[in-house]
Amino acid sequence: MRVDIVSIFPKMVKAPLAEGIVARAIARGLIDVRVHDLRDFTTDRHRVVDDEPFGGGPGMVLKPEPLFAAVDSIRESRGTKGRSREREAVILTSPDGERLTHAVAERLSRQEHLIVLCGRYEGVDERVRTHLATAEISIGDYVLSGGELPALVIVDAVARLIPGVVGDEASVSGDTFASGLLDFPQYTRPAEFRGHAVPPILLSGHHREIERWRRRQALERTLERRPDLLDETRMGALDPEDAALLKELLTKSRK
Ligand code: 9D3
Repeated sequence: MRVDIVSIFPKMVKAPLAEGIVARAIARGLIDVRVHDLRDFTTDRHRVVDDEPFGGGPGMVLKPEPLFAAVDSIRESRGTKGRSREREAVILTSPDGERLTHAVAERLSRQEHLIVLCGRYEGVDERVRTHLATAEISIGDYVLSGGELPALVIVDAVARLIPGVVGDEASVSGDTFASGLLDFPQYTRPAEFRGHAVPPILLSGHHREIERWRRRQALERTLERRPDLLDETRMGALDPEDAALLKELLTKSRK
């Protein structure tokens, strides 16, 4: 997969890409991530990327020309300038966007090319949304100072879904939001720490029993902390043993 990120703070975006699983995926050639400085696509002496809003009001708005020029240039370098946008998503990071979820990350992971435009300031010229971006994505309902961290969050979530990026495939499909349940509790040595013992079942060597215990813990924890994950639609996806366990937990909690 190829990812191009366009930002006025390219250093802020580059640094985290040099570390961890994403860096390893880049080194192995599984993804190719390029970071572009939006100012490189300005044509004036002062490399201006923003301007006052028409109609007045506070703050500055990102101008359309540098963003369109950046996407044109990226497309040209890929030899896809005239081609339809079918195989390439132009994502605008925006607090008004669709919320990033596991399902959104999966959809994006099937693209062969992502262009991520980092929003900033009070906003972005509307023509970028209507005539350049193919999707707008928010990473949650809180205000950040720009789209740089969201761009990195998107790249991280998407990269992990590309085959080979995470060493152990089982850990990806077992991930909370892929399985639909929160994690079960994990322990490692020592078996007793400051008087707190590891649940004996985990030391028993009874693999089937351990499996059942973990499943029950995951269901209990999900019910307690994220009941929204167990709504009608997802309940249907539970296997009969889980459904029975859940029914039991629900009966107990109602008393
Ligand atoms: C909703 C706030 N806007 C009302 C005028 C102003 C505004 C605040 C912060 C516009 C842009 C920003 C910068 N944030 C992002 O660019 C952003 C973001 C976020 O703030 N929260 C969650 N996801 C994202 S993705 C991009």
